[in-house]
Amino acid sequence: NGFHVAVVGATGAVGQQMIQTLMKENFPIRELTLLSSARSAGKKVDINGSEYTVQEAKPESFEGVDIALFSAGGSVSKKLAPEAAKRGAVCVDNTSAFRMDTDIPLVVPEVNEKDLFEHNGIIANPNCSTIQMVVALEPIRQKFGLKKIIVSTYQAVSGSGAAAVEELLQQTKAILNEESYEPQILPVKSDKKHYQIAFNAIPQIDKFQENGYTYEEMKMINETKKIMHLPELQVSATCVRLPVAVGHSESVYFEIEEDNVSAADIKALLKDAPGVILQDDPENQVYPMPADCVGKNDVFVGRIRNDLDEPKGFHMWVVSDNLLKGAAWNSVQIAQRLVELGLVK
Ligand code: 11C
Repeated sequence: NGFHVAVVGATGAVGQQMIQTLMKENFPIRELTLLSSARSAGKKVDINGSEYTVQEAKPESFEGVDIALFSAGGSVSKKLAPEAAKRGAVCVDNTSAFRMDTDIPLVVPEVNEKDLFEHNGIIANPNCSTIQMVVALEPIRQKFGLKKIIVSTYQAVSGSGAAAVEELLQQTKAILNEESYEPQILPVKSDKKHYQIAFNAIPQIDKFQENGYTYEEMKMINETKKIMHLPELQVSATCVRLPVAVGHSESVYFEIEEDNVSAADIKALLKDAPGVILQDDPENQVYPMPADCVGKNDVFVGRIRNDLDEPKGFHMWVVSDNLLKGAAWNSVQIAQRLVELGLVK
């Protein structure tokens, strides 16, 4: 017994974490199929000492597959997730291909698990920076209401893939050795210009849209409203890339609906919130940092304080492993919940 699980994009930064997470969580797997785009097909992947050969993903690859986790880029998902769903698989898609489609649930289990019941074979996994923010904000929305969010992010290069991490490492070494290194990947590989990331901060993640926001910023804005079922929520974002390998950080300003709520009330709420670890003790310099979050599934929250002018306004600092809760763990968690809720055929 168990399920036939396929991982599409098995050689990528997120795909590798998906495999690790399936193993770590003892996901009930009867058969595991590793798939990729044609470019990576034929590569070998080691799982607990056994060698698997990655095959090129084709429509027929999904015959007999129960659950397919996709993280091989939007165009692969667009083409193959409907093919997999047609063949009876439930797809959890980590790309932005279907996130804003009205008939596709966009799910963070701690926030809107009930949306899983609406699935038609494809469930979208949100963007990493959105996921960690809504996990921290949902308990606040439930208890005190939520009116407005202004978020600034400090994002790790692994969000841009394994090659971007390599670029950070090689560039840092080159600069320390006083050698030249031509940036080729960040901020966006397919954009016109590339900038140094080592010892720098780049206020561009993904391409600019016509409204002056980047696509990453618009994802945070639109996905948050959809996941929280709050179309009227005021959300604004500024997304920045830092020379950190893994772990996104966010400075989140939010305004609630209720009066007379203190920072202590918010802390008490988040202390017991699902998926959240509160690390908030300024006296002892306790606050979350990406280096401490790597390899962990949780969302870490600290620096919770009242705004000095707006009585209903608060600030907090939210950190999580972008490859885990931001991607692989959220996808596997969705798959776990689908199984537990009897939503896999
Ligand atoms: C980044 N958040 O850090 C992006 C990566 O829509 O799933 C994830 C892109 C996505 O660059």
